[in-house]
Amino acid sequence: MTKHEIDTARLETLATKLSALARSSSAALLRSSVVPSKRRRATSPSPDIPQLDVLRGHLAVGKVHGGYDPGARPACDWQLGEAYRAQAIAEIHQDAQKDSSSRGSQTARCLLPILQNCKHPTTNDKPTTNDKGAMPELYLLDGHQAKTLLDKITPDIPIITERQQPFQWDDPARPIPEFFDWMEDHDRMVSVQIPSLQANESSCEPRSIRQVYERFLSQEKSDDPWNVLDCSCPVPSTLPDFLTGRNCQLLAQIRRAVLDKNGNSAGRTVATREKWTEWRDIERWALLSEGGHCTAAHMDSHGLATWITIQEGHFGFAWMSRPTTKQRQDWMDDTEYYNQEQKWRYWVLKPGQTVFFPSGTIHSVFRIRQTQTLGLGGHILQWSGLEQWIDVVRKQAEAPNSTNEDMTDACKWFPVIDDLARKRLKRVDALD
Ligand SMILES: O=C(O)CCC(=O)C(=O)O
Ligand SMILES: [Fe+2]
Repeated sequence: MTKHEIDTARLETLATKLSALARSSSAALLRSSVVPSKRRRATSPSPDIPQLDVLRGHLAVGKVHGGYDPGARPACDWQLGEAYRAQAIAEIHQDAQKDSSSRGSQTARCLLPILQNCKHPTTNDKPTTNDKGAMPELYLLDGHQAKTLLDKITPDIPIITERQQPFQWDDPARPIPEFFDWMEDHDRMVSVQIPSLQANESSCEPRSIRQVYERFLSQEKSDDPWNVLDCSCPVPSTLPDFLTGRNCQLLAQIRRAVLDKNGNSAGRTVATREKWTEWRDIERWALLSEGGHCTAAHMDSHGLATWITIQEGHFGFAWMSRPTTKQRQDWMDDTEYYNQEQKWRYWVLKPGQTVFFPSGTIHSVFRIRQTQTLGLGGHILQWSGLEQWIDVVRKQAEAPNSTNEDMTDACKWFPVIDDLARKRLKRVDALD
């Protein structure tokens, strides 16, 4: 038996104990906090063939207004969703026919059947009479509900919230220019995903922030839209309030433990600038994209859970809902594999809305050509999600193509988490 296997087995035992503790208080919570809303919503009319003018009208009104509000709750806007999806399908259909060896066209070919077949999710909000007994596929929650839920459990479906970001833009209608002001040093380089690059080569090329700035500010539409994925987030206080509970701080604790050279210091962390930057960029980042850029189905690497808050533009988010073990395995063996049994669902995020999705969520992002988008996001890990996390990391290490990043160092956090978990259990035992 290797050292790695011993660590894994012990960590699993610790994780099982920890989640048993969390579960004992979570069943009642789920009943009380995520009850289906009694409010009935009007049924959406059947979707029309898209007309950009119709969609424009929806986009103009489809915004979430106002600053931080823990009681704000997202509402379904399926007319906007259907118009956006139909527009995206029409555009992606064209992209799929372009130069077949480019990454953009490959992404379009993978995304097309997913978008053509994806449906509105069943939410905790739907009238119970129509879909009695149906398991929700998406939680629509206000900030209080989301925080209460995530302080105790790790859901197996995404959550949408709104108005959860403390940071506010001077001009909420157009944050992108202000985002560049916050970036300060425009000589720095970022890596930019460009759809016309060949699929068998790197998907990114380096560009200076100045080049990106000039391109975005010119607002010209491009049929080769750039996506700046690995951009550090220059603005403060972006962590959505519902993710500030203790159960959601495992990744921050791993960071502290990794950066703490003495191993037992509760004082200020001293670490090299590079190490700090690496960690800061895992926990907070920005997604800046021209309209029309799409990202094929993947899982976020290292089993991390993710949140993304939309700042500007609309952002189509599709995910495979509650895959069976076989569906997940088939997809991991071939990430371009699609069949009708996969239950793909989608939500079009408006500015001001946040999506949170747990470890291992298979997801895709689609954007229509009309507008640029800016999202601010980050990764977290939950104490209550340790068992799922171990399982996802193990599977990702076996199928490295399934994630958006290199997974060769996949198990690097196991010993640190093992130590943190043992300390936590020791403290809980001492309280009993
Ligand atoms: O913004 C995008 O296109 C992709 C976002 C995403 O899923 C990721 O960065 O992992
Ligand atoms: Fe992702």
